[in-house]
Amino acid sequence: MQVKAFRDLSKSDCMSVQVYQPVHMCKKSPCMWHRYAAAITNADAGTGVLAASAFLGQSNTLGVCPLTTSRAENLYLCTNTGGSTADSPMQAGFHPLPLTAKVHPSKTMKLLTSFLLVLATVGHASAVLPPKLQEFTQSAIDSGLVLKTLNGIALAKTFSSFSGTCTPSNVKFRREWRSISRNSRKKFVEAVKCVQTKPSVLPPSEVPGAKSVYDDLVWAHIRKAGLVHNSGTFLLFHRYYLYAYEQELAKCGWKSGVPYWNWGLDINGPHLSPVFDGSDASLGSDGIFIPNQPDRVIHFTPTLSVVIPPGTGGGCVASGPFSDFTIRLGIFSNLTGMPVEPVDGRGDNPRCLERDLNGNPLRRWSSFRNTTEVILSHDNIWDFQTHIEGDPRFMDSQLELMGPHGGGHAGIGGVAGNPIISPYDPAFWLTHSQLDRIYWIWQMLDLENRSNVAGTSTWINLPPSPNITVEDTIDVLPHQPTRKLKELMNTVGGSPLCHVYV
Ligand SMILES: [Cu+2]
Repeated sequence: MQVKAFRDLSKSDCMSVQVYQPVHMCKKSPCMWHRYAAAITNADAGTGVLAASAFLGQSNTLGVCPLTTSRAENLYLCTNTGGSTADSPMQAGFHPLPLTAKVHPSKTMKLLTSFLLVLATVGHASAVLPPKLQEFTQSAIDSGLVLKTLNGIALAKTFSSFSGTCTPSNVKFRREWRSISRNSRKKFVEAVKCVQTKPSVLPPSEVPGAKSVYDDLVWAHIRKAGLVHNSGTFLLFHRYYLYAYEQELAKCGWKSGVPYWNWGLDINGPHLSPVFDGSDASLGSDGIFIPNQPDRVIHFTPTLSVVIPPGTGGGCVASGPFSDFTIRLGIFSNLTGMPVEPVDGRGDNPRCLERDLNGNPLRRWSSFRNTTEVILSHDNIWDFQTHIEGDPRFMDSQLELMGPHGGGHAGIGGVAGNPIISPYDPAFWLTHSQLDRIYWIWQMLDLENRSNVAGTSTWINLPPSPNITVEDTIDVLPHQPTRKLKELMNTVGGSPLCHVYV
């Protein structure tokens, strides 16, 4: 079989699905074999090529082989029935393996009408165990290269999991903020503002402070706060919650996925990040700097606490989008725990959006090392969820308390640092998109064994509640109906979810 140069491949070349096996060491440097790679080019716009290939590593060393480019977006790996062999996978040490599951040509052609899918995980991939942390070098972990590779693996594996109404041609792509054009970012901000101005559908007598659809969504979080944090529903509730937001954004013109904020890129200071630079293509600036703020001490138990030094802001968002945003619901005083329904915080208390951007918690809990470790160190849902959330019942060191999720919240600080009303900060959704991305990557490494739940349905099991099952339900009322947890397990399951991360 002949193959073309990666860089010369076009849509029309990619007619079949193929799995390659490396038989020689990669010739290009720096380079180590890895088991899978995936790449994507403008698939969202319907103009490019989505290529996802699976690799079986010859050695135990896993890493990234950049081949002809360091940009994953330009990495094409697929076979064709003719053409040049220059710079081919064969030359690079990949040999085609026979297919165990063929994609029917006519079906492939259908996919080509929207964008091209080259998929190679079927069959062989399922026999490959998820990679292990020790298979990667520390520098590859710390630079984010491994997380990027894992995202590629997850993407490759996702494409054998589509079902129901979710297909490769209608799946929503959730992208990192920086990989969205400035123009599109502005459109995203417009859509958020649209959600913030659409009238609430909640009865005013019930929730007087809810004026907009955005308030409604915040309310859905407030009333569930005591049930969906440090509990068995944490990951799936927030996945569904993000979906609900995505649907409202779509009605306001944003048809793509909710962007995500890759924390690891901003550990040196989120105030320097394009997410928060205060331009009209950002989510607004840091809060106005308030000098001499005390350290924030979060007491988890009488003997376990975390101390976070003040960030670079502290006051109301100073400039850019959302500097004029009024938040309303939920002033919670004398907070001793999470509210359980029925809850307070229904009143109208107009105030500004406060932020206190802070690299300290991002460095401690949400770095590339933290997120990569949480994915690769746990093989069951209980361990994974308690570590990603830093469940205080089980974490016995400051290193583990908070977890990547808590670090992401504390990295924004202010309103986003409040576990009950955090969705009021538009950055909440980006940090939770990143959380769901990590969850999705972890699941996709072994979806069959990672489609279950563990734990109970109350915050640190207070008050005590029974263990949950996938038959239990969650809702984002009034905007999204009650769903069984099992319906939310697969992000491309189609009922209702249909998103991937690129
Ligand atoms: Cu939450």
